[in-house]
Amino acid sequence: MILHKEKNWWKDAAVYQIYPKSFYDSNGDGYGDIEGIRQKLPYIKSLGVDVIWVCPFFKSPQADNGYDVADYFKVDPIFGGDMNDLRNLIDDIHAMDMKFVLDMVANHTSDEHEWFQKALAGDEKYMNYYYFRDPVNGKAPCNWASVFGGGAWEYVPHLNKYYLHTFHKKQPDLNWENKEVVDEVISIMKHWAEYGVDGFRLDAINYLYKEPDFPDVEPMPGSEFGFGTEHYANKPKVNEHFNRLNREVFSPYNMMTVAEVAYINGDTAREYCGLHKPEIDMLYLFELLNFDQDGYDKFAPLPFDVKAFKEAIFTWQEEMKDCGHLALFFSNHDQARSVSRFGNDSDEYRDLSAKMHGNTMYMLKGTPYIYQGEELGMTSLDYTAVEDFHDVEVPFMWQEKVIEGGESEEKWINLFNTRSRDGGRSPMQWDSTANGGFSKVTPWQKTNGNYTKINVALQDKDETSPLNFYRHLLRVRKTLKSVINGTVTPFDTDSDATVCYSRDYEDEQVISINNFKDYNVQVVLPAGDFRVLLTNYGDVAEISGTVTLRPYEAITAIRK
Ligand code: TEU
Repeated sequence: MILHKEKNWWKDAAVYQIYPKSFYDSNGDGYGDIEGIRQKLPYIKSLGVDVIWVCPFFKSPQADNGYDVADYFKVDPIFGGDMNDLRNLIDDIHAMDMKFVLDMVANHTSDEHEWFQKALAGDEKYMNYYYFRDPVNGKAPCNWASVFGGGAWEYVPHLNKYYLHTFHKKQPDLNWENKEVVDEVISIMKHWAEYGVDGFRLDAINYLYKEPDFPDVEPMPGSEFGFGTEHYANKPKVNEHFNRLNREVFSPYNMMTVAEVAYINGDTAREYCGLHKPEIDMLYLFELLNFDQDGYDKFAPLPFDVKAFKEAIFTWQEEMKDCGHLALFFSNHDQARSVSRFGNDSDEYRDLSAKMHGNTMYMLKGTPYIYQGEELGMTSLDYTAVEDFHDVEVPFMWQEKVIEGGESEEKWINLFNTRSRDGGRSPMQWDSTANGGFSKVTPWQKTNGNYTKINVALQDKDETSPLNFYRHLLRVRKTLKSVINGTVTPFDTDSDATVCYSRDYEDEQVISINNFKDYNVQVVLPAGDFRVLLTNYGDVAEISGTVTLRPYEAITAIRK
């Protein structure tokens, strides 16, 4: 057993999230790969992050871009396929004094995983690894919807049974009520802990327990299916599983654990990650970014409402104030790009609003998670054809809305560009050469056409770029005990333009003030004179009293 980590080493860390398929293609096959990440480690280190979370790279048919794992012990050929590459990557990360977090997908496997293949062959032991059920009145056991569209049960004619897939039909849910399944997952986790992985990001982990009677639910309008999440999200048994995983893996190896959770409230969050709950270190809450859409329907956008955003972030800061950590994020591989969604991606304001987003989110209490390209202000997509998109959700929506529903193609291409998960998955923009320097050949997903003006090479040498602002921000953050440990007190709360808060710890007070609009607004500061630590306009040194914030202006300042 390797016990090489200090307790709670992650408390003041910042994380960089990598979507490996789109990060850097080192071997010229159009896909990003493990060796590509290794080659870019100096860049990642230069950001000032401490932890690298890499989305799944295991062997997979890629029905859900690797979140459908066919073999938990092998690197997929598209990511280089070589275990030595992974060894070298993790060794180099450690040599550079950073940590490595593995994305552990354990709510489901791929249908091409050996266990599921054996189940399909009728092996009862393995059928019991999943949820196989007899038809009820000739139909699926219940009308739960799959996250990606359609129903959550797939019929297997030769077995005359259905199996459950809360995600894609190529992602059958594992049956965590079967102790053998939990034993298998634990042995996979132990393998990677021994290998030297420093933490786990636990994918869709709040869905581990499903109510065994599979009750029907209210269908969504115009559909026979409905989201049955009240019957399978955040059930108390999830915590029992966390408890065992913690005892057998997380604690003995002193790992950082971050649970991706949705459909959650404060009470449940504290159950997972409260003061006296060592099981899970931090929560990655989908709730933080859902405020600009109708419920969980990302394709039903609502106009961006700064007050709704404040309500989401400050409610969660309050809910978790005395206990576990929150992951702080503005984008990820499941979200459209934040600068277009919550800021302004015009040439005039893009850089300012990208920096302002960092200043808003990463001075809060919690752990910053920077998603690749966010530090550059990468934008929404500019694709023109449905074939340019790759995410599993797109064909479902296209079929339902355009082909069957007769809605306009233009409307849906635009929605996919601005709202779909593909939005966060276009290749990283490294320089102004072909394909943004991501690959020497045509990439698996098109590069955004704006790579000649938004890329690492340009921003690296520009002191005023978003990239250099993020670098500075992460370094400043580390030096501020109030930002790591202090309380969070919002001010200017009635404004529908600004997000302002104060961080206080002992005698230190730091304020973060941010204008989300393209016009000037005035903000009354807390008492005292403040020295500016971060400014996205670059021309303010001190502030006090009433301040006029220019369009998308952002300042972090410390009381003198
Ligand atoms: O996401 C879980 C999850 O809840 C999302 O799928 C969410 O519902 C969806 O993005 C809304 O559009 C995780 C991963 O982050 C995601 O990439 C995977 O597809 C999913 O799990 C299945 O493994």
